[in-house]
Amino acid sequence: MPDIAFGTSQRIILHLDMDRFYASVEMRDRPKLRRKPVVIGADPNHGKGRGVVATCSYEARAFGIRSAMPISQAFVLCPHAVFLSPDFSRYVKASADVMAILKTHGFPLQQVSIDEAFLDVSRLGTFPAATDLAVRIKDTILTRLGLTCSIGLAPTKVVAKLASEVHKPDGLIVVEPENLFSFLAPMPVRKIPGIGKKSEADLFDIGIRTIRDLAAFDIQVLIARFGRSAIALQDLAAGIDRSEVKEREGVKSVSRETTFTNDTDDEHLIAVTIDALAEEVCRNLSDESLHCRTVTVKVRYQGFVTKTKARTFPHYTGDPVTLRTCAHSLIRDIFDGRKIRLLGIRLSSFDTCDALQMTLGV
Ligand code: DCP
Ligand code: MG
Repeated sequence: MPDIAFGTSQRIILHLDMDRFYASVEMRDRPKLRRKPVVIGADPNHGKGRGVVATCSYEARAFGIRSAMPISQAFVLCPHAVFLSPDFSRYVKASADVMAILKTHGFPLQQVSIDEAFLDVSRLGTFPAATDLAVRIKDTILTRLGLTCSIGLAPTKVVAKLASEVHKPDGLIVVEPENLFSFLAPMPVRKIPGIGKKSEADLFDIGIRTIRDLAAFDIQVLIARFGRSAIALQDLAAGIDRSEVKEREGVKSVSRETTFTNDTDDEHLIAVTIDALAEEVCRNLSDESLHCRTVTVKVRYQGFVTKTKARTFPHYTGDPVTLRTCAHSLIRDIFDGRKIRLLGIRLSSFDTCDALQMTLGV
């Protein structure tokens, strides 16, 4: 084992991520779909559809289908799959049910997306006690909600999240402090949050492929090449991560976007689409009893150039007419006559943090 300072914290962090979340809700509610390739996302329109896959069942993943893949490609990979449009309100309800179960245990909870959350269970004192709790949580979610999840337990948030991913579905992976580095070391550097495609390629250039390589690399060389942010990355590679479970951090925005079947510069179609998107985000806002202050409109032109424009009101509002009018005014400001591929609306700056980030691109 290399000579590296480990994170020596006594914390015990639990990360839970629901398995194939939207697809699981659909398969739970419609038993006929079980064991079938099920794809949730945009309408495939016999292979000519636009937009993307939100998620799919593991049976569909066996055909190579993945989240965020163009729906047309998913159709080519498995034309006989069951393609469903998302029914967002049911997923929000299931998400709230899961979070309610997690809250009953009284530990600090940070919901980070519609289907994942961290709990700081350090108070339990030992990993075996935390493992018992994780088993109970999985069991309660399965028996009460008919859904499976995967849980990672570790001394840090980053490692707990990585642990919840390794044994999906229905997984439970425990990484105790003494196993922290052996767990991380063989993983590709890309697994470290903050290392995307570009940084991964830059690290490859200097021979760094695994987390072990990064942890052992001369920090001065890394700083010279990547700047001081290299220090934080090398810390993460060594298992050092002091980030805390922050309660009430889940809600960032409610958003909805849509890809046009054919790129368009038709102002009437654009206006009608804004109306439809505004109606949906406003409905989500009201379902969650939220009020917001900021409206953002997003436009992606042909060629994937994306522009956004936001406006923040002095007061919170949930009024659909105000929000829709604002969205129309923003689109008028940024529409430059070029053909549009995608339009989106996001509402943010909420007066309560009691919901979750809700983004749906189909
Ligand atoms: N989602 C989406 N678009 C994406 C990724 C995800 O709309 N590009 C939605 C659908 C997912 C949900 O968010 O069901 C949760 O995302 P996850 O990344 O946790 O994916 P799943 O829960 O579907 O699958 P897994 O079992 O791999 O966690
Ligand atoms: Mg998930």
